[in-house]
Amino acid sequence: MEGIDPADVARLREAGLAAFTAAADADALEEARVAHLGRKAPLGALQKGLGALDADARRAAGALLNELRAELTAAHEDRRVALEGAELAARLAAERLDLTGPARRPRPGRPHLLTQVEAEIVDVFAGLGFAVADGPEVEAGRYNFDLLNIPPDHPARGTMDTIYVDEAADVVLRTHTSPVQVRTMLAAPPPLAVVCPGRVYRADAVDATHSPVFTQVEGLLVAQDVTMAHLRGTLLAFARAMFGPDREVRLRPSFFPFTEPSAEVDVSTEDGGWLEVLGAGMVDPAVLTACGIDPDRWSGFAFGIGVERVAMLRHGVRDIRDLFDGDARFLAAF
Ligand code: 2NL
Repeated sequence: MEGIDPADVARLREAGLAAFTAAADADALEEARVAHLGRKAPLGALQKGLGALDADARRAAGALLNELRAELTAAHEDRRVALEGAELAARLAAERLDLTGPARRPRPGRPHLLTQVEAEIVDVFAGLGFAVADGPEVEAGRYNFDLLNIPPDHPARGTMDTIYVDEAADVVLRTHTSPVQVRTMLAAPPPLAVVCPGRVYRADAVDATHSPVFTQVEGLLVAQDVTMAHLRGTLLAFARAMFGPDREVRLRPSFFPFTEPSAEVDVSTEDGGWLEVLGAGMVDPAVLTACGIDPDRWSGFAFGIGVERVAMLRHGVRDIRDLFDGDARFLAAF
């Protein structure tokens, strides 16, 4: 059989080079590769046919075809590199960021209104020399009730008022922060003055003025010869710091199991009225005794402030649920 016509080789070269040059993207280039360098391409068929040639003709034709394959492979590779470069350049152009554009203004967060008011209340008493203490929200009934002179049959202990974690084991969600003050008295001898801020829990249904979770700051001072006058002066300082320098306080007789005497404390308003703000009293001698303090040597006063109530009075919030819903439009006002 005769050799290969160099004109055929030249045609295959022109056709291959033209196809690679014309390929506009990776898919077209791959199509051209299959057509001109693939197993079923004319070049492949020619190379397969080499075996039928005489030795001399086979050598000459084989060299020619190898040369063509090398040339087309190099041209394909050049085009592949060129197309990849162009594709990357296009992506970089498309994903370009304008770093000179105006930045979006970040919206700064802030402590929740309740957190602010709690901190303000604590600050007032810290300024008067009170220490700050906290304790567990899951509490022993013994600390929450017994040591505070709350009798076993008192309604506050019922499941209508108290959320029990484990009734048999005497474990409750604390209904006030008083057990923190109990722990303080058990831990160290008087004189002492502490405020105890924190969350407390009651089995209450939700309405505009009730929440089963609310926030208290309770205070306790035990020293020698403490009188109701010290209590009144302390609460007057609190009222003026929180509500304004012209405020007065008024103590009305009340009852709590842990204080005797007990009082509801009102703060005067600018238009001559009174607002009930907190409860207070002289620590009942039975509480001092239960907490290891000799009531013949020591006396004390205590008070309990509802943080939600103070926040609502000060900021005109009419529904306690606004303090717990987490609506950013409400919260942003403070
Ligand atoms: C209220 C009333 C009050 C106390 C809390 C207290 C704590 C100890 C001993 C005696 Cl350890 N008392 N706490 C006293 C009187 C009133 O809270 O209506 N708060 C919103």
